[in-house]
Amino acid sequence: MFELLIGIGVVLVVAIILTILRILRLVNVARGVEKKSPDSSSANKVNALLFLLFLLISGAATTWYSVSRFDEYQLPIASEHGIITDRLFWITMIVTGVVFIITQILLFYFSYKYQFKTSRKALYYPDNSKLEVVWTVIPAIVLSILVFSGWKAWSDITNAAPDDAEVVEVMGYQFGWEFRYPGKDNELGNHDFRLIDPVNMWGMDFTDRSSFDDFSSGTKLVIPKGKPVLFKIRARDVLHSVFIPEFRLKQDAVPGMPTRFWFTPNKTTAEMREELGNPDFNYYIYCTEVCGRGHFSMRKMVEVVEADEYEQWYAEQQPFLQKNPDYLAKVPSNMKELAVVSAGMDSEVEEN
Ligand SMILES: [Cu+2]
Repeated sequence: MFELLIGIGVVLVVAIILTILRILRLVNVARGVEKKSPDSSSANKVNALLFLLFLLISGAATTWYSVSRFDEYQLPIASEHGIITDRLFWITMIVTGVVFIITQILLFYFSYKYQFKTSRKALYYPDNSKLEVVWTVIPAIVLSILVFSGWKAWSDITNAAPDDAEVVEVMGYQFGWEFRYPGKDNELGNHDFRLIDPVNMWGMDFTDRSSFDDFSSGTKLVIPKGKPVLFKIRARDVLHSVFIPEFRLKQDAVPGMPTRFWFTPNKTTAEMREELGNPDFNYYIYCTEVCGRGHFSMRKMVEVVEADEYEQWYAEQQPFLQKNPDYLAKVPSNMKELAVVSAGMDSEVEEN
């Protein structure tokens, strides 16, 4: 109620001020003051000059900043499609940038040049079909080309990955990332949200034989250089978004709707460190969806290694079942033997 009264009060005050201004103006008109030629108004000239000054100062400042800081906003590229993505970005930037600069110069310069003068009369120029066709058709063609090449690049990386791609499951949860590898059989086992518990974070389904040798990479994601890598992306709770800037990789992680993205890293972490002259450099996977209170902490290290180094690392990893033998109880009895072999638990069973 109090707010309503304040609101009405504000409206009344504004109305009173506007009425007073209107009355003053009418008084001036009655006195004949308003008839004075606007040509003599210095405010008009000052405004026109300010337009010109704004154009020159902001133009110079933007150019200086863009040129002097250019290297700082160009993140190094570390994937093959990243080169295509960046090229598309710069082509779009140049095409739209040139148009933007030309229109801004004309806009501000014309405001100055054609400032009001009583001696000048505006030209009545209702339409020009030829001109309209030109400025409709040319942008239509240019934009179609840009949109089409963008669509092509996007479908290349989200469509089916090459058969020899390394598959990694990337799962976002509040608040972190988990990576699951398919193990020796190269096939990720099924998962079911009803099977999720504090240890089996993925909800791995141990009635599926493909899951017996699946393993988690723990604290970091390891991928090989020069080989296609397919991310099978999912979310356990809310929307997250996979983001690795150097790979130009960005894809939403949607609960209940798996997404994917494949790419080929072309620089190892070591090579990148050398290129940047920064021995502490690391790739990180980030979340770019504001997904809750701990969103800021959704960061995990990504290590790119040479292909042979990767094979070696891969072979050394312990399947989930091997690390958590309790889960063997969830495997149907007729598949237990297979599970023991697939998970490399033979030796432990023998000991028992
Ligand atoms: Cu998130």
